[in-house]
Amino acid sequence: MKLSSNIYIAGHRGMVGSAIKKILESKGYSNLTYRTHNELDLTDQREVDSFFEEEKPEYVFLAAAKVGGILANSTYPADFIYQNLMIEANVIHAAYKYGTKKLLFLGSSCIYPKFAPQPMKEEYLLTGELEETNEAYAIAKIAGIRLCKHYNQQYGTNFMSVMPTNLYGPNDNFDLQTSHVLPALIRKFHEAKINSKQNVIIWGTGSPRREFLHVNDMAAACIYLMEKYDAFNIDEFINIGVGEDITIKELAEIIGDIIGYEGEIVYDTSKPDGTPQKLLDVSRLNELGWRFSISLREGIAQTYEWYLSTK
Ligand code: GFB
Repeated sequence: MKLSSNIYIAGHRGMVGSAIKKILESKGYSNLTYRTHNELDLTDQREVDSFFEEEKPEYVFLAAAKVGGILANSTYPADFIYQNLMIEANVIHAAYKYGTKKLLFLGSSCIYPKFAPQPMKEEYLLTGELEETNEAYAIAKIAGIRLCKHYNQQYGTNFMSVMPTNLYGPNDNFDLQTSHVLPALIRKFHEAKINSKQNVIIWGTGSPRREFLHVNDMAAACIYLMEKYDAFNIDEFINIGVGEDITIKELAEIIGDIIGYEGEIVYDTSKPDGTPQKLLDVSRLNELGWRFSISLREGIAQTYEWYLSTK
């Protein structure tokens, strides 16, 4: 990837896409292409085709997706499967058709079976039943991985897939109904503190284990792989994570501590727990020379600062 290459970031306003854009700019990449949702609807095949025909991006970061937390995924499964399938199919096909040199597709760690052995290795894909709360999203992301694989196989394209663990950071969604756990808890603890509430309600039992990666680390890993590797170097796809997880209860305690909330934590067990544990095996990524650098405490403190700056 040259500094003058035409690089298209699909989803540049999202949490991951905006972090990728920022790092590429800081590294001196000067020919970045992006479109807002209003300018280009990625679920519309004709619009995507025309855009690629005109722009012919040499490199594509496919970070556009419909995403959400456990409740949004289980409430709107049709939207999650339809929109994600359309975005992936349209962008990957157009990238092939108009000669994109390399594409990086972002999946999710929810593609693994619900009861996969931990930590989860790349080869556990499609070895068991998926977690029901996010099956629709997972099926769409698995389709994206296989689109890249089969286009590479049949057409000799260079399309890589990466599977991030649970991400967090600036530009995350803090809506309590649709967000992931980490931003939800930042908001809940912050509001409980400023309103002197006696307790904070956490969904589920608090026992599920999750791994959290700061979005700047995620973006840095994506750019590292784009700069240094090709699809054939990374086999079918590669996990991106830190290799350590914590319980939701521990996460709540860390966030409560950082925010300085002294009330009680209450568990609402009428809400789902989801997968009991999601921890990625990141040895392949480490072997390729990349490691995370932002610790969870540091990342949460920085994300909290960002959240406060938006108030
Ligand atoms: O982050 P989260 O929504 O998604 O929830 P998943 C993780 C865990 O935190 C679950 C609990 O056990 C939730 O019940 N939790 C506790 C909360 N309090 C809250 C809260 O206030 N809000 C939320 N959202 N959770 C998603 C998938 O799974 O992870 C997606 O649905 C995607 O497909 C994404 O893969 C990364 O980790 O369970």
